[in-house]
Amino acid sequence: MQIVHSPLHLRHDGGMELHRGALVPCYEMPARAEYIREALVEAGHALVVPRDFDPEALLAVHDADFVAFLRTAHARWREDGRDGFMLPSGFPARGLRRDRVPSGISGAMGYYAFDAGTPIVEGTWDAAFAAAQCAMTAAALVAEGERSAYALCRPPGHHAGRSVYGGYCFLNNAALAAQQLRERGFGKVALFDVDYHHGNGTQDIFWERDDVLFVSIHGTPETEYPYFLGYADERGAGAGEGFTLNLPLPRGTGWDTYDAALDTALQRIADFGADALVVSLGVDIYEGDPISAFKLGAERFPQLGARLASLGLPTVLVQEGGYAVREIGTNVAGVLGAFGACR
Ligand code: OKP
Ligand code: ZN
Repeated sequence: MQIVHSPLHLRHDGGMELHRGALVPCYEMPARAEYIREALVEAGHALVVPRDFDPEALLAVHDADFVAFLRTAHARWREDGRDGFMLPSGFPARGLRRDRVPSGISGAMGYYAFDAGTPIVEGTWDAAFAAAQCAMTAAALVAEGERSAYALCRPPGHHAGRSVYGGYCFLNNAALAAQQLRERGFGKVALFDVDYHHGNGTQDIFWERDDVLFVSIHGTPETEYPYFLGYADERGAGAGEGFTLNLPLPRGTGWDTYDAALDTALQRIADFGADALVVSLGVDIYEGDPISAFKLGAERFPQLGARLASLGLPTVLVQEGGYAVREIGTNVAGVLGAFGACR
């Protein structure tokens, strides 16, 4: 399988996040992508560099003011006399105004962010845009005839909505891949998010659309991040009603329950009549993940890869989370190896 990857991901580094009441170095670190790349090259996959997409391509899933904010945020921060990583400390919650963006960088940051765990550093835009290009390139490869392609994206993307960032995500790589597939001739695209955390950004982007089905298995937002989206009663709206399917599972879920949810998810994708598939591939469903709580051993990743392949669809796999850094490469390679072997 072709692996689309850019070394520019290294530019997004050095931030801290507010985690359980303390500032700690981000779990989402450059070593993650380095270990994945090494494991995939070792397994014999071919590395390719992303194509140079026009930034205009982002505007199919993100608002222009949001993209401009991300592109210029750190420069504005430095113009304000500050340096280092940026974290917001105030948000437009209930009773506060959301109809205007404050002109100062601190207020603007709170306006566009939804958590204090997603620092912006000087190189964040370069890395996030490169990740988006990786995802769009993988989609282009599949549209041009590859049966599958994998985008080694970092930073991840599924928490980024039309005009909101958070959860280590800035641009929604998987949504951009799905949009490219639509524009390149696939009539119906299924986006299946297997990351431990609900892909609130992806759900937001496709909420009112019936041409992209969003299906997600994740830790229940009752106790798990991102807390405020991902419940089973969220089903889409307008033309998109019935085209969002959330399958939240409790902390501690093991393979049997997970596999039954997979049955439901794959059946919905088959019933939809998808012409192509995008997988938001988070491997934080692993039992050793430091910020997640499913109980899936490393041997489950090849099983997951085989089950995804059983749909028999042209497929773009997009890297999302996974924070057990030592094992992350093996787990991703497990999915991709079994996926390739099954078709
Ligand atoms: C990203 B992905 C926030 C602490 C919570 C965020 C987890 C983001 C997971 N202050 N951590 O879905 O793997
Ligand atoms: Zn996750």
